[in-house]
Amino acid sequence: MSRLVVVSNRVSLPDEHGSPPPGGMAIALSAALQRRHGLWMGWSGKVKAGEDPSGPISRREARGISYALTDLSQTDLDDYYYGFANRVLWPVFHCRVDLAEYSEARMSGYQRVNRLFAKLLQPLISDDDVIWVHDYHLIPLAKELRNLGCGNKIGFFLHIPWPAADILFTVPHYDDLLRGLSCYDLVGFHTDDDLSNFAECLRRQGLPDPITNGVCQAYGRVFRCGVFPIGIDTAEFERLAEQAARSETLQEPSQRIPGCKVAIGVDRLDYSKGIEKRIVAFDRFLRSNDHRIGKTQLLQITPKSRTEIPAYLAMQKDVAERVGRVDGELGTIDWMPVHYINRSVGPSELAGLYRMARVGLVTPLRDGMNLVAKEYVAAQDPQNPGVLVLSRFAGAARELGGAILVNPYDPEAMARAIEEALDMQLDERIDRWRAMIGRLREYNVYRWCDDFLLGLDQR
Ligand code: GDG
Repeated sequence: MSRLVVVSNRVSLPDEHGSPPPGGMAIALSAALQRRHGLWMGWSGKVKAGEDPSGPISRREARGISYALTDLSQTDLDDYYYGFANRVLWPVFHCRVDLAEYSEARMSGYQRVNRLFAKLLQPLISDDDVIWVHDYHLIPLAKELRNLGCGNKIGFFLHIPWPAADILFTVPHYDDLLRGLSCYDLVGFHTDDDLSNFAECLRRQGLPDPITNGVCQAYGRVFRCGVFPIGIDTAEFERLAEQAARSETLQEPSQRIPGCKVAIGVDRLDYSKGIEKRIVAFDRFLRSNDHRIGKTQLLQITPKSRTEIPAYLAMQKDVAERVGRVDGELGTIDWMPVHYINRSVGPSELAGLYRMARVGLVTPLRDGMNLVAKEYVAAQDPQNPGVLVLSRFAGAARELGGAILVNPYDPEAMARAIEEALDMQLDERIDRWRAMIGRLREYNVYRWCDDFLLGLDQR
């Protein structure tokens, strides 16, 4: 089996005992890398002091995996990561064209850092290595590697949605992104919709029938495209949640207010996740259901993210204000409608909270997949499962047919869905849960990883 080389913006380094950090994808990739004596390359997370340039590579070994990390200069980080990746590609690919802040400097910084990654990686790879590149930060990497003479098999997986043609075309030089993808051997998306959007973008560029039976011909290259919906480590989540359910501390939230049912939301603080509209919907739900006042609570866990970007800071303020308003207007001495935690909680605690919550509220405005939806289902008590209320605009909606699907732009419909979930009888809750857990057990994150690599090996 060829050696596997994974490249991603950030590298999930093992802890001091050599165990991979929590998170299904890091564990699955680490397992594949261990089996194939692999190499994982990316940004170290450190920024160079003063005017020092990015690089060089520093190496580490742990549990049969080799890690190659580079520091980035402040300018590179600003242009590439905070700039083009997260102020242009992230908003546009999530249909927030209004938030995109394109500049030539950001675009060229993005290309510069991809070129740097290629230059640093090239001496580390052997002819028969298989390279797997992750996510929107690194779309041009294969092109840069090919320019350096790299003939290896290179795969790319996009963790976020691929947008419709008219949305993509708002990015100046969008054609470079399409050309960049054509330099891979396999390009993977979460859903059919992403793949057909990609095909439509190529068609609109004048390529007739660009993808046939998963084979794409574009820009003088032939490569494969496919759908690989990412999963979670389902067995591990089930185990964690079951263990947490037996721990006394985690039973507390439901016992604090006797009879109070919890709806849970767990999202990085990001405008794609629909947190503000969810709070509005929960407020409507309470105001139109008097008997639920004091008896239902939204537990919203929202770790901060990308705080260097103004849109994220503004959103942090906005969410806090909305929560304050609802709590101020409806809360009582013993009960607050929204319990908001603006930081991360530990994995066991999270699994226990999912299990304790009667409703999982996962209502992104747009999401590549959304792992929280899958984790919520995996964490449920098979004898008394909660109900998932899921945005139809999350990739996960394609697989989780047992959820109540909602339009996250429609607060009244979301309020009705919360009510329906809370009223749902046990038989129906079990039926819906069973319709989802089977799929999650079968198509877990290990299967996702193996399927993608099989596709790439076969290319
Ligand atoms: C991108 C795509 C795609 C969150 N808060 C806590 C915590 N989390 C964990 C969740 C989950 C992960 O973070 C978030 O994953 P999502 O999939 O929901 O969203 P993104 O971060 O936007 O991920 C997405 C994904 O890539 C994979 O391809 O599904 O569409 O946007 O695992 O559990 N974990 C802990 N404490 C927290 O407070 N321990």
